[in-house]
Amino acid sequence: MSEQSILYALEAGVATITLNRPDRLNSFNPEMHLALREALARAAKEARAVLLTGAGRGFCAGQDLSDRSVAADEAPPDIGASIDLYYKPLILQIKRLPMPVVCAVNGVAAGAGVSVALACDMVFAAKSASFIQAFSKIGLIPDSGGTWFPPRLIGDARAMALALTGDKLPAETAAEWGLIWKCVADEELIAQAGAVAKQFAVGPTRAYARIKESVQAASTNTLEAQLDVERDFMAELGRSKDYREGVAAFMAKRAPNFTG
Ligand code: T3D
Repeated sequence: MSEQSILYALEAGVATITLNRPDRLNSFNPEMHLALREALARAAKEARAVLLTGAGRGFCAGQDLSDRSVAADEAPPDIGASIDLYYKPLILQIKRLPMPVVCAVNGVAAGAGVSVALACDMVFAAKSASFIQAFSKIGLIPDSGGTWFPPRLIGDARAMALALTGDKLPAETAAEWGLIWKCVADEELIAQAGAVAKQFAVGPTRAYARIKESVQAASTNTLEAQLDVERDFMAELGRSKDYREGVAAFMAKRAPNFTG
């Protein structure tokens, strides 16, 4: 894994992954894509929670546009191929991780940087952070789930206006609208998001995985189908050690020791 563009640290079951191209506001080049994918795969094997953040004053400014600048007489880049090769697998990899993924948006998130944050399970943002659907400013549409996540989280009217205008949405408003979980003071961001990730790392791992799967399934299921999903997962989890431990701890009025 490249130490330059992605930093990885495992502590107390939490894999902290930091996008690390601060001079380019952590925008994606192929190297950072591959390193991030590798870091997520490693976390899937050895962590019980993931914390994703960015180095420096930005979270992620989407695609590195210096890779996209071409003269009028040159062939345009094949950005459909780039989406197939890099962005689509990345978003699906984040969504499919079985453990909770907490995102700490430390500064501006723009373009695919917004989508990467929204693919995570719980998004904290610093008060000074913002979300910018920058795509229309350069003649593109929101990608990497940029037309999928926002309408579901904040409704069509707000999602459409953000996509059409490319206006900056301050973190506080993003939290008020329900685009993200919480906006916190800048100096509190890593402590608060990290504390939640640590809490997940000692939580009931299998239940978290099934919560993620069932909430994701609900976006396409009928109520009847979803009730069946819930029954099946409840039946499975009802046989788990963590459930036995959770009930025993509750009855004994002590903290549970979930082994995951
Ligand atoms: O191509 C494909 O593969 C398809 C996939 C596309 C996915 C996408 O994400 S498309 C959208 C790409 N992203 C953008 O359009 C956002 C571009 N950036 C900005 O609009 C602004 O930088 C921000 C609003 C995010 C922040 O503005 P500000 O004023 O706080 O910072 P700045 O001065 O613009 O940026 C600081 C530096 O980062 C600057 O470099 P410099 O002048 O100090 O040497 C700037 O050029 C660089 N930077 C910021 N974003 C990018 C970038 N360099 C390359 N690519 C970037 N996306």
